[in-house]
Amino acid sequence: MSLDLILLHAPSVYDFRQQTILYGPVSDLVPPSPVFEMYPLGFTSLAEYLERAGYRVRIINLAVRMLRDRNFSAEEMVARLEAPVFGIDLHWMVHCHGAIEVARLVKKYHPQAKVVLGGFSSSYFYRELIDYPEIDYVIRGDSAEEPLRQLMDTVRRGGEPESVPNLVWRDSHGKIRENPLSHVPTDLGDIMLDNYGTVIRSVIRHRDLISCLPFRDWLRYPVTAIFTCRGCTQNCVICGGSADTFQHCYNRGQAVFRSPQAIINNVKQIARFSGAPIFILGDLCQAGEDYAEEVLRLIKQSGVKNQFILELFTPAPTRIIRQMGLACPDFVLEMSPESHDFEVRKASGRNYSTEALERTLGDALEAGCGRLDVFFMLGVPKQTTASVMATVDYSEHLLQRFKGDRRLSLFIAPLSPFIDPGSPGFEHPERHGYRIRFLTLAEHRQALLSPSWKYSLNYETEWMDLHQIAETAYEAILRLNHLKAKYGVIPPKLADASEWRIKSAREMMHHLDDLKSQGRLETQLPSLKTVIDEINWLPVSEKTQLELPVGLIKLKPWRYLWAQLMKRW
Ligand code: B12
Ligand code: SF4
Repeated sequence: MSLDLILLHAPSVYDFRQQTILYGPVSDLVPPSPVFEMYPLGFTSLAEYLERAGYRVRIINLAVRMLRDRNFSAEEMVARLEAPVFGIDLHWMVHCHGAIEVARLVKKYHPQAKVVLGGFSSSYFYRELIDYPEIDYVIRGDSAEEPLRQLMDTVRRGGEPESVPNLVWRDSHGKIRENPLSHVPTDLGDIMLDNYGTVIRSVIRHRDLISCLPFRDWLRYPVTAIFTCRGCTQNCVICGGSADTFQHCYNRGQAVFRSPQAIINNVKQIARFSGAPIFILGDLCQAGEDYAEEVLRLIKQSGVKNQFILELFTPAPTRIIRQMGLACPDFVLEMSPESHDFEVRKASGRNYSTEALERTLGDALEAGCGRLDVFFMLGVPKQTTASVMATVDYSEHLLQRFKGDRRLSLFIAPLSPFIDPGSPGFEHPERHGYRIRFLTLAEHRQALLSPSWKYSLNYETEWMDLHQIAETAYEAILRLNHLKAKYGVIPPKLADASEWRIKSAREMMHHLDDLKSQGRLETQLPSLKTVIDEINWLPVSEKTQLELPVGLIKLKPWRYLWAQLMKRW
């Protein structure tokens, strides 16, 4: 079948299977592995929007294919593909190595095809990116649907893309041109109308399910996400999706929100093919309490029985939390106070009191939440090793205060591997007490190849250097693990497995440090590959804790297909 556009998602490092890298706890609290195999949700939006405009689009998650099959050759697959345009996401900075290597492969086998990069990190590093001969275009901004459609029209028609908004390109004289970053839509009504359907149809069309999987274990745990907004009302210091970053890097002055009805339409679409949890991304209260109430009312009215995961960026009124309980029985609530210490929390951009935090946690438990996830972070301003350990002590305080309630799930992880480029901390390090170790795209690419995650960290703080960050991270994770076992929040077997994993990784990190100081790291590294890989792929107990029971019939493909047939697609 002839295609117009192929969207490729690269692994963090290409080819991670040949490299020897101790990954560390860089992705313990998100569904994907340290290869960061998850593609941006925006891929599904781009695919759907372009299909509606008459283009044939296919999503291929190369990272998942490489992870699931050690013998899978990404190069051979790329060589076999045919399309006039290839899109590659460089959205998350952690893909800066893999994304460019995949662009190289595309150009090697398809020199006539155009390669376009997009996403947040592309928007930030567009000047460096367009200097790579294998990259023809970069689309900047948080909304690429319409610019990409216009670019596809230009490629099809021929001619120069002078009028395509947000586009950075090289003209026929080799001159680099920057079109204005002017496409910043405030109305999100024409996107994500049926993006899940588009993916399912693509699976059927190409008889290829694996290439569309959002992450390696999705078939076992098919959690699905719904996006609610572009932009953010908050200004977290470490975040490349903060209000300041949106303003300065993506030209978006204010966050905009999808209509409650659009969200509910997505909820119903998902419920047609999946019985697994639905994650509503973003704090519904960001758009005001009326908005949150309306979304919750519509969820209740929809009668959808899937378990919902909801987020709060700041404490919410008791009334809203009760409504969460009524609309989404057994809901999971996620909050990220970063630290127990108000001063640290405030310095990291989360300016709310500990009393307000605890009230909201109490309200959620009372409202019947199925689980309450509280995330602490390490590597934020004003935070010392002692402060991190006090956060772990505070976790015990919380468990005691809520009488050892097992629904209370506490997590701690380091900010890793990068503080986000474009975030307030990256842009004004001295103001927030950061020392940025790598500034350019090229430096970040090199950093990802470091044999130990510690050396890939792109920051240190005034209060902790990279050795302290890494040591403190392992110590804090271990202590919190003990605590969870002590209060019966996790079974002893899971706690033991976690302890084994963290201790093995810490020991290996020390060993790599020793080799480095003796100047023997490069020669000794290859002999450590097998054991480092074993450590990297030990089961992550935090991921297990974050998963929800999905039951036996989690996917309902036949029901979905039938609905599509009824619509005579
Ligand atoms: C939801 C979310 C997640 C979800 C993932 C959802 C998903 N599959 O997209 C989860 C929780 C899994 C997650 C994980 C991570 N995340 Co996150 N995430 C977010 C969040 C809160 C919202 C994203 C969103 O809703 N986007 C809306 C969707 C619909 O649009 P989109 O995916 O961005 O795509 C559009 C454009 O970006 C662009 N685009 C994207 N790709 C491409 C490709 C091409 C070719 C083109 C032309 C355009 C294009 O066009 C799309 C359509 O308009 C943002 C913060 C924020 N305020 O935005 C952080 C954010 C994107 N995440 C971030 C980070 C760092 C991570 C992690 C690396 C953290 C970690 N260490 O584990 C991982 C990476 C996981 C992986 N890839 O495997 C940073 C990225 C900063 C940076 N420059 O690197 C952000 C900005 C903030 C933050 N710190 O959380 N994340
Ligand atoms: S980390 Fe803070 S600024 Fe970034 S998306 Fe979440 S709430 Fe918004």
